[in-house]
Amino acid sequence: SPAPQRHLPLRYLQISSFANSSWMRTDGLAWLRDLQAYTWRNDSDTICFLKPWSQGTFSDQQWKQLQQTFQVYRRSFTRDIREFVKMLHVDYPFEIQVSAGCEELPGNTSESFLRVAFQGRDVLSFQGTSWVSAPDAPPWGQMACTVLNQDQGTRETVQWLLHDICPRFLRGILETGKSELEKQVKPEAWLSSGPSPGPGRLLLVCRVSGFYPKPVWVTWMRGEREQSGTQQGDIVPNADETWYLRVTLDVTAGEATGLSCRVKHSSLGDQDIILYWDRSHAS
Ligand code: ELM
Repeated sequence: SPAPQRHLPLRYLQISSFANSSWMRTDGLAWLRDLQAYTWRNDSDTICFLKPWSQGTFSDQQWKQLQQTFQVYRRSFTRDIREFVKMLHVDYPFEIQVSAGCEELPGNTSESFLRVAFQGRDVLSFQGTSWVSAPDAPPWGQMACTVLNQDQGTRETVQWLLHDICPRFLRGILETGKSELEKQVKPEAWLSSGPSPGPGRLLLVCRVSGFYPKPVWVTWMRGEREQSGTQQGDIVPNADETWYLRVTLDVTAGEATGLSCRVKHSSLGDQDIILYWDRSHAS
């Protein structure tokens, strides 16, 4: 049966595009597990809430202060990068990605992270109390860390955000967003045939859509026997915060009868969906 998701990470993702010495933009978004709860577009001064529970248990006053910290950060980040580019002779255009967040672990502990990537590759991260360059970072990664580590005030603020604010904020959202995070949405499933894999062969396709949360188990069976040739696609998102999966089996035309597609999902309890293949499915 599907593996349960134990962890509920809060993740901030930032994409900063620097086209040349005058054009740049920074967009940010944040997710609670697979639900986007915040957006922070380049042209907006403020972080936008996408969910009724986005503010967690923070007061308006606490949120206002936090937002001010982020506003200072975004302005400073842009100015920093422009200075680094001059100092380290980095060429335009380039993209910087920042990811940061935290997650509760068993035993009332939590884990936080902050990583920075340049052109899609890790360059540095914040570890404990200081900036550390990634193992295969360009040589200027080390130089950037040395410069960043001289700013004691920022190191303290980053520690505070990562190890104090983030876990506290996350605990609040887990309370206010509880019902949505624990929502159970049942899948629909249907069968069809895909493009024929060859003469006398059939591609049986089982599509499962609309389920939440993500863990799901789908396989082709003959009676109680799982068919080892079952090919799982990726679990891909629908537009409505549910998931979709396509699972196929390549068989000879004669083997198709008696096969079934079986779906297990937490929303179904013990009532697995079982769909039997019959000739009406072969188009
Ligand atoms: C403190 O991201 O340097 C809050 C920081 O100016 C919060 C961060 C967490 C956000 C080079 C070239 C090309 C490509 C890549 C590179 C590598 C360099 C990449 C650098 C990215 C940062 N650095 C990593 C921090 C950027 C801003 C800071 C700093 C800014 C303002 O700091 C001044 C003083 O220097 C400081 O001592 C203190 O007095 C502060 C008070 O306001 O003012 N620091 C901050 O804004 C994500 C968190 C998600 C949970």
